[in-house]
Amino acid sequence: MVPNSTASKGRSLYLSEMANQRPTPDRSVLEKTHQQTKEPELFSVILLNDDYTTMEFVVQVLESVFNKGPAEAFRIMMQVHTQGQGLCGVYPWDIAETKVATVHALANDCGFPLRANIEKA
Ligand code: TYC
Repeated sequence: MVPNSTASKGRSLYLSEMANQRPTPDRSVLEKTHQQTKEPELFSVILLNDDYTTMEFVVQVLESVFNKGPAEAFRIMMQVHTQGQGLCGVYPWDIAETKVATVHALANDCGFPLRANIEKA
């Protein structure tokens, strides 16, 4: 190979980069000295009012999807009906997303336009 050819320059660059990446003996293995725990981020599921979904259907959704008792489900439904929106629950992202998808699927199946949103809690 001709010294200083493009290929040999490329290889020496590669080797010097490899050398840079080699761990230094005194800092190569750092063990964690304490456990870190992080609380999951939480998201609110908000139910929205509309003029067509029946009150009975909304109460059923609140009971079946959000595990509310009958009195609490009725209270939330009336809150949404009179204020335009209401809080159904606070969950980690994946659960909030699944609840909203379930509400939309149930409403769709029954021909209601009921919608729910997710907001950062
Ligand atoms: N406003 C609806 C009605 O009068 C009832 C309703 C309540 C709809 C809550 C949606 O999220 C809702 N039939």
